[in-house]
Parts: sequence; structure tokens; C-alpha cells
Amino acid sequence: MSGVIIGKDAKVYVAGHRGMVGSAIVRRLQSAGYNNLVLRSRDELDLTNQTDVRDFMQRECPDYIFLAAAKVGGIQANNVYRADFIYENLMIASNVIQAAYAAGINRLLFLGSSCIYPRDCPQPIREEYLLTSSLEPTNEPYAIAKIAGVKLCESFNRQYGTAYVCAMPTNLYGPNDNYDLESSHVLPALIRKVHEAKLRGDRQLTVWGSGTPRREFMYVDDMADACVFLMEANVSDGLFNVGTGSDITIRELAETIMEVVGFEGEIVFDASKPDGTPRKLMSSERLHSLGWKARTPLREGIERAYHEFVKNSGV
Ligand code: GFB
Repeated sequence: MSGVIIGKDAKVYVAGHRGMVGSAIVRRLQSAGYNNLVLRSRDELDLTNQTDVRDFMQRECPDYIFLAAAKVGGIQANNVYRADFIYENLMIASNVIQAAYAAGINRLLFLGSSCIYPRDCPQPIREEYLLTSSLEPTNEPYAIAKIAGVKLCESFNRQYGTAYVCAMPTNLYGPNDNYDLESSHVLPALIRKVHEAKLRGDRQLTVWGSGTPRREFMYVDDMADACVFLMEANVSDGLFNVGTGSDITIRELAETIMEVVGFEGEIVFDASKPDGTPRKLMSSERLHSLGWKARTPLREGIERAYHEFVKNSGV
């Protein structure tokens, strides 16, 4: 079934609207003139509670759902809180997708992550490499939950004719990111570490791992743009990678952030911390062939994120 075209007065539910990705989707929808958004905080609706989610869907019956709610974190949080990552993400995906179907909602976009792909994938990573070999151990529980979400969408589409689409972003950063040093991803962690090192007048900066892993970083507003693009293009099925097409080493990332912040210390690598996947560069050809491309250059995105961080930290 292909989806009904979504107009500006359509009722659009953004699950996870307080998070980095969900809040960017809300900004993008509002700037495009969507005026009937359904938003619920965690206190108002617990997405791990099946009965509450079913009642909410039956009551609200949105025309389109962006499923951006998830328990997320960097390499260390994924590795330590393994049970929480698999349980919460499985519950959220199962509850929302099944309740959407049961309420007769035919259109939904499920958001995952590039870590669903095998650890030692050929690069750039194409969508068809899913489930071709083993996952990266540090985030296997999270990845398994996200793969389950992809398979839920695919299976409901096949059995019931729904139009549930999956978008797999590369490593994202931007407004409303998590800057907690224990649980954050590398880019916000390094923004904070470099900024604080500069304020203290440190001569060294500690970076986890070896600095050699390569990652592809995308500004979250580009991700939100891709999500709304998929909705408006009336795409009704399939898995779409969303990335910029270029990657850099963690050392190069640290050096770029040091330039942006204006800190000239020496980088020291902490080998007691894991490197994770050696390289994670996605092929976004499938999405490019529909006419979408990321716009924000990395340096410019880091400058924007840094200014936002300074403004919010009040230092
Ligand atoms: O961003 P990150 O935590 O996640 O780490 P992943 C990327 C790389 O940066 C790793 C190194 O090699 C880290 O060792 N790194 C260096 C640091 N310094 C730091 C630091 O101060 N903090 C952090 N966090 N890393 C996550 C997955 O993988 O990416 C999730 O665990 C998800 O499931 C997400 O897919 C996008 O890119 O390795």
C-alpha cells in the first residue's frame, strides 16, 4: 500500500520530541508549516507501556508517526547498560509499531542507527549488508533492538500492507545533544572536554581509545530534513541510510574541535577505553537517488554545536 499524501494540516505524532532527533524533526515540521503536531512527554506517555500506547493511538489516531523515541548513548553507555538498551528499545519499537497498526495508522517512519550493520562491513555500508555477519559487541544489544524495529516495519508491511519506512542515520550531533561525559557520544564529549580544558588552561586533552576509528558525523537538522523528505516524497517501504558520504578519524575530529574552540594542547589517548567499530561510513545512494542530500559541512556544524553548548552552559 502506498501512503496517502500528507498535507500541512495532517496530524503528525513525533515520538521522542524532547530528544535531539525528535526536537529537530519538530523544528523542521514547524518551519514547513505543519500545524497539527501531537507531542507527549515521557511523563504523559510511557512508550514502554503497551496498554498506554494502545490507548493513546486509538484516541489520537495520527496520520503520520515519526518514531524517534529511543534510549540512546555513546559507546560506554551502550556497553555498560546493555539490558536497559535492549529492553527499552525493543519495548518502544514493538509497542508503537503494533499499536499504530491496530489503530489503522498506515504511515510511520522508524529511526534506527548505523550500528545495525555488521562490525566488519565493506565500506561504504549499503542497506543490503544488514544481517550478513556479526555485530560490534559494545553496542550489540542496542543494535539488535533496532534491527527488530526494522523487521517489525518490514513484516507489518508484508503481512498487512502498511507503509512503514526505516531511516538509519549515521552518528548525529547538534542542538539538544547529551553532553554528559560518561554517557554521551564522542562529538559532544570532545566539545565539552576541549572547552573545559581551555578554561582550565590544561596542556593535554584525553581522548578515549586509539584515535584511529573512523566515523561519519552529520548535523541533526540534516537528519530531520531527510525524515520530512521521506514523508513528503510519499515513500512507503524500505530501509534508507542517511549520511554525509565522508568520514574522519577520531584524532582528526579532536583536532577540528580544538581548532574551533581555540585550544592548543597535546592529545593523549586512553587505551583503557574501547574503540568500537573500526569504520562506519554509510552509502546513502538509495536516498540520494530520490533527490535528497545532506547540506551542513562538518566544520560549520561543529561551530554551531559549540556556540549552542557555550550558550547553554553559561560559562
Ligand atoms: O560516539 P561514540 O561513543 O560511539 O564513540 P560509536 C566513537 C569513537 O570515539 C570510539 C571514541 O572509538 C570512542 O572510543 N572516543 C574518544 C570517545 N573520546 C571519546 C569520548 O570522550 N567519549 C566517547 N563517547 N567516545 C555508538 C553506539 O557507537 O554510536 C551506538 O554505541 C550508536 O549504538 C551511536 O550507534 C551512533 O560510534 O562507537
